[in-house]
Amino acid sequence: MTVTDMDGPRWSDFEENGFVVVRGLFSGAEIDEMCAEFAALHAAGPVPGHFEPRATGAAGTAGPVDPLDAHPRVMHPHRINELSLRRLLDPRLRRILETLLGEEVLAAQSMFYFKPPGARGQALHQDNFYLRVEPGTCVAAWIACDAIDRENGGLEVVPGTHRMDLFCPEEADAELSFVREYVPPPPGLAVVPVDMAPGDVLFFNGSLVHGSGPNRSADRFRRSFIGHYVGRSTHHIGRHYPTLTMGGEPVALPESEGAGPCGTEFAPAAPH
Ligand SMILES: O=C(O)CCC(=O)C(=O)O
Repeated sequence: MTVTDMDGPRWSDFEENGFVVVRGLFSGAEIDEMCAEFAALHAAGPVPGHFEPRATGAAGTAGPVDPLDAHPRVMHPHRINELSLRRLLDPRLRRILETLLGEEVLAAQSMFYFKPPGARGQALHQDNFYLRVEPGTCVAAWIACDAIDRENGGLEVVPGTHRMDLFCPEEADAELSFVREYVPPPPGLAVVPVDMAPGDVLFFNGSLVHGSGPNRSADRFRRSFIGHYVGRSTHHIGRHYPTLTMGGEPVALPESEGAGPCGTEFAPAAPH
């Protein structure tokens, strides 16, 4: 299994293990531009339905501070931000995705995670539990925007699960995960850490169990821009995921049953 592939990506890893890392696909300047764009979006304040920070200690209370109150993830930024749309539809991602899927791809969603110091992670899960792509599954392109390691809550994956059906999730530990669903690693399968540098991209199968722990660093954000894609042969997808061609044209696909937004968040802590 190649997690640190000095000789370039081994595309066969995607088939064998459910993921492959492409090092340095985006330049430092491109990642800096992306981070500056999301810092500006954050500074400009809420965008209903996309970016909804919460006032910490609302109503004059002094509850525990959740770093995700001020820095929640941004949902579908490509619908409100030109640079995010360009990144989602980037021709370099398209070439790789089409190599991995063996067909034309459609873009289904984007997200940006700030994951500030102290933030909880997202418990192990499968993306296709939410997107409900039929037939087959979706694929993620997870772009590292910071140095990403175990300390700041880097992603981990469970190779082998990409060949399995969707699991019925258990309830996650709300101290560790901001999302409710948790899929325990199946017996005998290992959880593999994926450390990354800014500009590296992790491509992974939508059935692959993956997730992340809390950001335990004192002062390091763990930012990432994430795109989800499906093959052109997809018949159905969840209603939260209107698809676009990689040229940006909308494609109306029939809705599948059972889909939801990407991870059901725990309700904010009640004020004390
Ligand atoms: O970035 C994370 O911590 C989780 C992201 C994730 O699960 C996803 O992209 O599907």
